[in-house]
Amino acid sequence: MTTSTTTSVPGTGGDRSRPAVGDPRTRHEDDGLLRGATAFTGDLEVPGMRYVSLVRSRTAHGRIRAVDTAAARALPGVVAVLTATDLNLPKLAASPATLPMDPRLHRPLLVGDRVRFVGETIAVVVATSASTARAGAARVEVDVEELEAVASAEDALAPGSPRLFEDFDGNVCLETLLETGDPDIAGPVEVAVRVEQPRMGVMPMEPAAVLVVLDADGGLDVIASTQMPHRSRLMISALLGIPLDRLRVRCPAVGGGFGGKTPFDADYLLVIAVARHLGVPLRWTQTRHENLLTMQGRGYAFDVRLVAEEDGKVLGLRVEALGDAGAYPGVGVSPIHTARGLLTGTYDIPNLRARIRCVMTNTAPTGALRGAGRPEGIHVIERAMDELAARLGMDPAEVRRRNFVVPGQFPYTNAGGETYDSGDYHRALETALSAADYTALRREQAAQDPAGRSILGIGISSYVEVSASPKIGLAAEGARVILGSSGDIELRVGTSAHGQGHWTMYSQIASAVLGIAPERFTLAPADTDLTSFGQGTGGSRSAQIGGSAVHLASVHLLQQAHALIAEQVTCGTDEIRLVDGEFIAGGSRYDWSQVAALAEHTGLAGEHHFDQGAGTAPYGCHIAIVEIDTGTGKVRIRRFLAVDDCGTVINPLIVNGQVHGGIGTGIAEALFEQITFDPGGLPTTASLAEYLMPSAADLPSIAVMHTVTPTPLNPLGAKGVGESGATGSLAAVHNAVIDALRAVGAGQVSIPATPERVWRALHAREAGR
Ligand code: MCN
Repeated sequence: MTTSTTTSVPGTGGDRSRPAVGDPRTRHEDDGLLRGATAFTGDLEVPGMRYVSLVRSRTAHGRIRAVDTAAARALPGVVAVLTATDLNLPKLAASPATLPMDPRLHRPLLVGDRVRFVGETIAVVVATSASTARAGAARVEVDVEELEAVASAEDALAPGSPRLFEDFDGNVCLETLLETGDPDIAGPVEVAVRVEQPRMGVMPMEPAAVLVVLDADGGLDVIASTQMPHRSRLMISALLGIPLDRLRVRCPAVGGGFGGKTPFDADYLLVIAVARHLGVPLRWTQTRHENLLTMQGRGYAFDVRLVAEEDGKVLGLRVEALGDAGAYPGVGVSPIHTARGLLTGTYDIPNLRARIRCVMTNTAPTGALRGAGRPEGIHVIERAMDELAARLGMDPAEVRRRNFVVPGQFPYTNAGGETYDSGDYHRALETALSAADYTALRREQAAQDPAGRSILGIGISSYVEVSASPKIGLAAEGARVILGSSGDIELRVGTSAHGQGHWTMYSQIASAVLGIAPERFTLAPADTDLTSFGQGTGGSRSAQIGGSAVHLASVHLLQQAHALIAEQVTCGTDEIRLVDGEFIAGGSRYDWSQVAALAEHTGLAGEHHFDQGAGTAPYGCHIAIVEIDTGTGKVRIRRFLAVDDCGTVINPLIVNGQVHGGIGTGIAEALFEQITFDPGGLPTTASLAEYLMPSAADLPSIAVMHTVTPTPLNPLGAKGVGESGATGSLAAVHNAVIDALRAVGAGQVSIPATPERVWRALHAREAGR
């Protein structure tokens, strides 16, 4: 691949009247999705395929005495029932994105002796149909001697708490300390706030799924619902000892990932190992119940102290953070460290201490969830800024204004070690305030009857995040742009879309350079046989990193086309013009199919491997305006305004959809969703009857606005947007609820601010009167 760097801005592909980049095109992807014509892993079948159902622990902590598989084996249609003693399986180390973990804490793919959470896999049932496999799994009897369980991070820290690993001292699996500047700095004002982020389900529309097909020569073709096929392939190879050249991982359509499908989960690897062991193709699709049991994120708590001057200037920040990693520390210990890098948010706070401890509990291992550290960090600082404003009797917007990192400071490295490439936080705040008519809202709030049926709250969140971070290997990507004989183009990129509209977005980027209509591009499916390298999709990286690779590969293709034509008509390449997708050289004209004909024997493809070397920092300001029914405690969002800056917007329609979806996540987290366990570690939210997701009717209409601060770090000027909505909105909604309660003299609520919690806060105020 070429490695040249160019700083050219997106072209317009000649003189076409509608530049492709910036066009709010509807998505190519949607036709198949809306007609139900698009295939997902669970739709695929191969001859001789067998179906898998997994037997899971119903006990949070215990010693397995016996597993009786006789009844399951006797069921007609059951092909095999396997337990840990039947298979010699390796343990799963933490994923590549995770901090190094003590080998004693590695996770068994199939547990044989000691279960550590409800949902842990104990046996595999293989059958001729999915329903038979499930019926077989229900017949497996597991005899477990129960052990005392620990279900919360605080309890896991307590002296004398049950230990998850006998040969490991205590339950703390990771402890880190970051100190910058003068972390003990004192000031006249000090506010303390506790910020909790309970566990949430990741809840992709399509739960986990994998189909394993064996080649005649012993190779494996793994078709999976994953965000990262190349990383998954590396993981399978390393764990199961399969040479890379015998392994192919590919994705059909993927029905959402939201961070839950970033690396391969233990169950995927188990199914692959079993397919290999039995020598038959296997398909496993997770049920919603299993998904709720095992695909979870967050579970962090932060004790925060903010030190400031009387005029609101913040001097320092001290944070003690506790993360619940679940039974086996894995991906879930990573986001809390990403959060650390964003604890100072959009503010110039030079002095920081952040101590993070992650502990193990008898609950499902946690993973990533949309934002993966960014909503967490911003939630912390934005709650603290509101508390500071309240303490000083200052408007929350004013406290923010007095502390922002300002345009002259970029690139700005914050006290958490993250660098922000560019931004204008004042502009985002003022744009949002003015769109919300903030002064009028505050006037309305001041005039309201505190004993009335409805109370008003206004929440601000000035957020920044870091997308495409090289710290987790997301800042480089390759692309290949291949000219077909008809003048159509095939794009191959190492990213892996799962709902983001990459086909449309990449087509627009390449179209802008090549002058070919976006409809004439195809995007190859994510497939390790089609791309030699790729980091997949996560960390809001695809538009900026994959998009820049596509842009530069398109430039490379264009250069080759110029060279061919120049040779043909004997002119200089600078004498060739590209107008409306046609090359004009002297009196000759060539369209792309004629260029393809000129390259008939060699073919023509542009390639580029783009390494940004750093992340970019999208930012914005979200304002939530809520009304609380004081009779029921129900929070209604009256309006939500989002000003987001993701640099150059490639497709405004998709960007707005991404922002809407992200805000949906933030609202769900602030008001509705929470995974809970009883004190013995039994899940109490393992079905959609108990786990409350908001419906469309619960979500407000959202006004999305943009400011555009192109990043200097890539040729498109684009930053990420896939996690921005989630990052800004959580704190905005939480701050709005607390603002409403504070305005009437009531205390705080933690998230999710359910009607019961809000009602209790209001009621406590009344009781105290
Ligand atoms: N885009 C744009 N201009 C920009 C940035 C982005 O037009 N400057 C558009 C592009 O069309 C791109 C989309 O927005 O396809 C998202 O781009 P980007 O921010 O680069 O994010 P990724 O494509 O890398 O997607 C990852 C991100 C993450 S980390 C999560 S989690 C998430 C999200 O995307 N999960 C999603 N959005 C999701 N959307 C859907 N439908 N399903 C998920 O699982």
